[in-house]
Amino acid sequence: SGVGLGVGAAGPNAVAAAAPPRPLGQVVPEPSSVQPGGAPYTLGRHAVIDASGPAAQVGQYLAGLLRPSTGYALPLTHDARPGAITLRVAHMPGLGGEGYRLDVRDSGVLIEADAPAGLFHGVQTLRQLLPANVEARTPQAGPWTVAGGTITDTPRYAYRGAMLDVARHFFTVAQVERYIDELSLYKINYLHLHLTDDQGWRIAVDSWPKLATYGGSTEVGGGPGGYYTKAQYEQIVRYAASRFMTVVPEMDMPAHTNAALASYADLDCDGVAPPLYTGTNVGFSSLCVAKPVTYTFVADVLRELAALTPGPYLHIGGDEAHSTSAADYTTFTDKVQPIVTGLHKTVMAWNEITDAHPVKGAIAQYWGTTGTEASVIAAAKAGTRLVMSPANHAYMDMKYDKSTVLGLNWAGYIEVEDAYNWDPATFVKGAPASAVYGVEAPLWSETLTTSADIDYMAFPRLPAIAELGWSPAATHDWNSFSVRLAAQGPRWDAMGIGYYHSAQVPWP
Ligand code: TNX
Repeated sequence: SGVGLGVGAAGPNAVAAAAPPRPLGQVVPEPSSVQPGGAPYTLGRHAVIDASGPAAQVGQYLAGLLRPSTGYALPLTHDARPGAITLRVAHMPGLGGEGYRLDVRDSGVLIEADAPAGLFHGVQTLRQLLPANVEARTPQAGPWTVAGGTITDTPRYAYRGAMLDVARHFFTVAQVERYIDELSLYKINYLHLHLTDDQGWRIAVDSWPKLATYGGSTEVGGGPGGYYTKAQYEQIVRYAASRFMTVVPEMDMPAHTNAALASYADLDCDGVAPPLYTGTNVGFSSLCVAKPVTYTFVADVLRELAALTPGPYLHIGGDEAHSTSAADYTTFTDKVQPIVTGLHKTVMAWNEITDAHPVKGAIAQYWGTTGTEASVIAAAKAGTRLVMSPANHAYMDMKYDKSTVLGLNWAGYIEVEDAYNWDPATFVKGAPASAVYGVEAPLWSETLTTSADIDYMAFPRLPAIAELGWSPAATHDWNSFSVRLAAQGPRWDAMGIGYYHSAQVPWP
């Protein structure tokens, strides 16, 4: 230790006389505890990654991140050597299943966690503390220096989600995996896939094959659409799991079901299949609540979805059922929720479920804008958990301002500060803070067709929602956030993420 700037330049951890490393804690989401101090660490050409046993997988992931830009071999080892990055699963009281401790000294970096998920989050923090060009996929000039000190970090909420609407426009496995990688940088741990809607059915169902082959054959605007085979969907689930992210599949019903109704005439009350739909209206379709075949269909699809889902949640939609009477809506949700629990899964649904009878343990995803809906407040008081996605703050498909070409504006414009300045714990007035299970940033795709479109709408707002989900409420501060966010810009440039250059953010 004691190697200062420009001193002892011959050692493997010598610090070149370059710009000082970014301050410890200049990370999004803000860590819960940051204690800067001590000499910085510099990743050297001969460094190793000491990660074995339960830490090996995250070690490989870290090596994969660092090798292309550093050009270093970074072999995985089973022993700590001077200058190593060590990842270790150890009993860490108080850190929970996702927390970690990151210790940076000139002699090495140590990340410790109770579980591999914590190591993974710690690696994301370390990654952000390295210079932005570490993200490049070709060799770059270092030095790869990280400020000294200790970060101890645990999430505020257990559920930190992002939703991608693959129904309005279809996105390929590769496009979804790209988004998963982007989300993991911000410690998002749930990926909600909106798999079905009026414009398309995006998952193969063996018992009802036309859902995908016919119902998935178009999209908004009349393009070719598409669907995931079960093998492709399992690949997404596995890829997400490799980033410690759990997939939440959504089958939206009883409304938003034109693609299903078009595929099977039997599902329609009048027995007549409507044409496929490629517009962007909502609220015109409904499953036939009175027909027994409706519940055979729902049970078949949910059974096949559950079999593809290692995670605990099945999302049953339930939003905007404007063509279903209130009585039918309640009848329907009373019948469908037990199908989910019978599959040993937990019900998730949009907050309209609170107008009916959410089953014990259900999670309502709040997408209102006022936080005053009496049914949501009453349900939260009665034990229904809330995932917070208020449309006027958390909807990544809203335009930033009136000049934004992509997106919608029914919930208003959402600048970066609007995405950040709200509190998940208090947004629904009168709901107990303990009812709030987490946050989610939905990205609806009526106007989005490419990964570039996804990137532009999600960045830089997604990191704002991610910070609300991870960082302690006490750290909430726009000035601090905007500075830490600004430092992400060069990283996104290096990653090929085209983002909205908001005038609110002091980009370097
Ligand atoms: C409302 S939010 C919807 C979606 C649309 C979205 C567009 C929700 C539960 N339903 O069907 O895609 O607005 O912002």
